[in-house]
Formats: sequence, C-alpha cells, structure tokens
Amino acid sequence: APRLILVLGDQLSPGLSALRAADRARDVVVMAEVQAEATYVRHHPKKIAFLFAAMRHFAEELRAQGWTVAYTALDDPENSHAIGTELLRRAEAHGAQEVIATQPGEWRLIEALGALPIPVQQLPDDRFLCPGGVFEAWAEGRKELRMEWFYREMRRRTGLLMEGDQPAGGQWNYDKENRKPPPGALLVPGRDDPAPDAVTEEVLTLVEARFADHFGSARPFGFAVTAAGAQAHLNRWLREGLPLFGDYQDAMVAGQPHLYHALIGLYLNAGLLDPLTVCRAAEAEWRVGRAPLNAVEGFIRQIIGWREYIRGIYFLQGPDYAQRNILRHERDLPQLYWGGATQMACLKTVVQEVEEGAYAHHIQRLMVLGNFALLAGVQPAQVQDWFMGAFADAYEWVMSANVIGMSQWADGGIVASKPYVSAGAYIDRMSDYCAGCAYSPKVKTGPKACPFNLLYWHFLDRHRERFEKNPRMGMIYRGWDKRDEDTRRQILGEAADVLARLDAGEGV
Ligand code: FAD
Ligand code: DLZ
Ligand code: SF4
Repeated sequence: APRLILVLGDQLSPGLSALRAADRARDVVVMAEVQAEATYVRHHPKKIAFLFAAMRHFAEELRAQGWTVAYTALDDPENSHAIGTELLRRAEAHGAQEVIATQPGEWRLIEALGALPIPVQQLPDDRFLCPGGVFEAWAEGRKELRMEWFYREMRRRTGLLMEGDQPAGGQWNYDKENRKPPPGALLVPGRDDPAPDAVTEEVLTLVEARFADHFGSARPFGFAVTAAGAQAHLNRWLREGLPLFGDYQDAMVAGQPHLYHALIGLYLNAGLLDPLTVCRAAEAEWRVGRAPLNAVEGFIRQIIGWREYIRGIYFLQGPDYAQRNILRHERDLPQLYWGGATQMACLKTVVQEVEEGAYAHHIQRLMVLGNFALLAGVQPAQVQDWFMGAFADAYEWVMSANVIGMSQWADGGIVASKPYVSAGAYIDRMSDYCAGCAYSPKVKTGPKACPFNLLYWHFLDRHRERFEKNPRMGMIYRGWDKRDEDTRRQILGEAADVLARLDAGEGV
C-alpha cells in the first residue's frame, strides 16, 4: 500500500526529510490549502497568497519529477479544511495506512498529528542547522542561554567565516560597526517585482475574496513563489544590498522599509531558500572582495546564530512559552496597530508599511512596534497574535522567542538580559521619523512630549523592584532619582494620561 507523505505549506524543500524517506514510485504526497491553517491566526493576505502560490508551484515541480501529489485547493468542494482530516480523507481514498511527515514547526500541529487515528511518523526537520538534541545539549546546565556563545558554536560547526579554529578577521562579531544612523541621501538597491503568473493570479483572486477581513491585502503582490524566483531575488541582493547591510542594519527610513535588508525571511521559512546555501553565498561575496566582513559576518550571524537560537529556545521551552507573561501586562493592544488614528509618526509609518508589504525590518519590529507595546504594558499574547497576523515570514517557532522573549521580556529574561525599551531619542537617532511628527523626542513633558519618553519612565517606575538591581539598568534608575520630585510626578501623570487615552480607544 502507498504511504502518505505530508508536505506542509512551510516545507517546500525538495530535500525535505519526509520526501527523502519516501518512494516516489509508490507513495502519495499530500498537500492541502485549509481554512484551519489560514485562520488559526488571521494571517496577512500576502502571506496566505505567498504560501498557497508557492505550494501550487511546488506541487507542479514534484509532479514533473514523477511524484504523485494529492493536492487540495482551498476551494475544492471536498476540502475538509484541516490538515488532519485531509490526511484521513486521502488515506481512505488511496488505501494508505501510515503517514510520513517532517515535524511541523509548531506544537499545535505536532500534537494534532500525534493524535490522529492513523500512525504518523514525524521525522526531524533537518533543514535547520542545529538539530534539536544539539541545542538541548548546548543549553544543558548553562545559567544563561546567550546567543553569542551559541553563535560561536555554530560558526565552528558550519565552518562559516572560519580560518582554522579562529574567526575570520580575528573577531567573532562586528556589531559595533553596524549601528550607523541613516545617511542623508540613500541609494537603496532596487527590487524585482516579479509579475504573477497565471497560477499566482488565481491564488491572488481567491485570497482577496476569502480573506478580505484580514489586515492588509494580497495585491500588489511582489513576492517570488518558487525556489528559482527566490534565488534570483537573493542573487540581486547579494550584489546590491549585502555590501551595506552591516552599516545600516539598524537604520529606519520612512518609505524605505527594506533598506539594505535581504527580505528573505519568508523564503527561508517556507523552504524556498536553504539557510546554509544562503550563508555560503554571502561568505563567497566576502572572499572575492565584493562585500566587507562586517556586513557578511552580521548577515551570517542572523541566520546561523539568531534564527537557529530562536528556534532552539521555542522547542526547549515547551508549548506554554507563547503564553508567558512575567511582567503581568494585561492592556489590550491599541487600535493604532490596526491602522487606527495616531499622531506618532514612527508607529503610523511602520504600521502602514506592514499593512502594505507584510514586512518591517528587525529594528522596526523591536524598537518601534515591540518597544511601544512593552512600554504600554500590552498583554504579550495579544502582541504575539498581532505579529503573527502582520508579517509574511511569521511562524510560531520564530515568533515566540522574538516576541515573547526578546521584544516583550515576558519570559523573564531567557532571551534578553534586559528589556528592549527606549525613549524617543533612540528612534530619533536611528530614523528620519521624528522630523514629521506631532511630538518631539526632545520634549519631556507637556502636549509635545514624545509618548515614548513618558511611557519609558512609567515602565521603569512600575517595574522598579524587578529591574533596579539589574547591573545594566541601575544607572538609569539613579539618574531618574536625581530629578526633582515634581518633574517625576508630572512625567508619570502624563504617561498615565497616555495610557488612559489608549484604553479609551482614543488616538495618541
Ligand atoms: P535580514 O535583516 O536581511 O536578515 C536575514 C535573515 O536572518 C532573516 O531573513 C532571518 O531569517 C534571519 N534573522 C534575523 N534576525 C532574526 C531573529 N531575531 N530571529 C530569527 N531569524 C532572524 N523573523 C521571522 O523570520 N519570522 C518572524 O515571525 C519574526 N518575528 C519577529 C518579531 C519581532 C518582535 C522581532 C523583534 C523579530 C522578529 N523576527 C522574525 C526576526 C527578524 O526581525 C526578521 O527575521 C527579519 O526582520 C526578516 O527580514 P529580512 O529577511 O529582511 O532579514
Ligand atoms: C501558515 C500556513 C497557512 C496560512 N496555510 C497553510 C495551509 O493551508 N496548508 C498548510 O499545509 N500549511 C499552511 N500554513 C503553514 C502551517 O501553518 C505551518 O506548517 C505550521 O504553522 C507550522 O509551522
Ligand atoms: Fe515616534 Fe516620538 Fe519620534 Fe514622534 S517624536 S516619531 S512618537 S519617537
């Protein structure tokens, strides 16, 4: 009897472990576009369209290679709209008695597959560079799970940017060279805007009709939907973007959401690009002298360091990780995250760019979107849900440690030794947003005071007991305590007003 080979929407890799374990002459590949996956969070329509279009193209490639593919389109009348029930339906139709899968990237689906009345073998997802057991062994017995130490292990493991057992250039990390503010005139690399083919057009129309009530829209589209398309996008970026990736990694410019970032998260996470191949290509740019070491090291660190570490933490911490809320933040997510009125130019710009492109780069996510939610005391699970529904590269395995851990400090400091909070001065230094804002980052109180300034002190004041003794934060508290009492009271009072306006659903 044939076996069913499950290929999920983010497993579109020809070398997937489930496909390697299969026999193409005998087994049946199952792929399904289902409501359960498309709506368990309200994903951005661009993300849904990207995945469905990429799934359809991938199925065609498999068929061309001789595989039998049982593909369920979203609007198939027979569609039962969940991965598990589709497997059962196909098992019955093909007389299959077992399923081979590659382990999904989410506890929810791992558990759902495990609970099916048909045996499902879940093979490790070895598209990642750090196998589960290796991360656990690394974490075992360590007081602190710092990314930097993990990253060095990964450099040794992969041999990337290594000269013998030494890091290329003599340093492991060139981050201090990577914090330049945006330059005055910027020549940002162009991007291909691949015209959707007929298959993608059909998906775009379907997604527009079915998910009109989600945040954002499917068109204009602009993403590649095949491995070859993603590779072409990467090749162009390696030449035009990578050389300045390091310098301006943290810079933010209105109207230029990508700057020198690679915009490959969605391709890596869906399986259209392979992380090690991408890193080797970047390394080669350095070796031939087309890109500087600070850029290439910074980029490789994001992929073999951060990306693998973030996933390791998610699986190490277990299914409850996304529910953590150490700081007991319970505020509802302000309307401005859904495009509601706000006078804050930074948030308004970034939210609008996310709505349009399903994308923001790391510092926009961390220091604008995440920072404000943390300062305002928003419930971390709501923040996570919003991020899941806003980005084309969003998956729980990568979202959780970034949102719950890094951005909201809701895990009590596993990922970040201190919370990523800042007042308006940071955003002013790293962006051009403040020039067009109703508020001023330099004003500390009164109607023009930047809400980041007010809420920053409110956050520190309400969590004094927890953070005062943090060696990296004590200085900040001492500076605050030196201010006269009236100023402190005024700042906290105005911050409370901002929070009350958010709670009342009013624009800030
Ligand atoms: P580049 O800046 O060009 O970096 C290259 C690649 O490095 C990325 O594509 C990504 O694969 C990897 N990378 C970099 N930083 C991280 C990181 N912290 N964690 C994991 N991978 C990283 N990344 C996602 O892939 N999906 C998410 O859902 C996601 N949510 C995030 C939420 C928050 C609050 C924060 C602070 C970060 C989040 N990130 C997420 C990480 C990072 O912001 C994105 O990977 C990156 O912005 C994607 O854009 P890019 O492809 O242009 O990346
Ligand atoms: C994200 C997503 C969406 C929107 N739709 C589907 C789908 O219809 N079929 C499918 O197989 N996968 C989809 N996915 C990806 C899964 O949600 C993903 O595999 C899990 O979240 C684990 O990462
Ligand atoms: Fe954002 Fe404050 Fe700058 Fe306005 S002044 S753009 S609110 S940081």
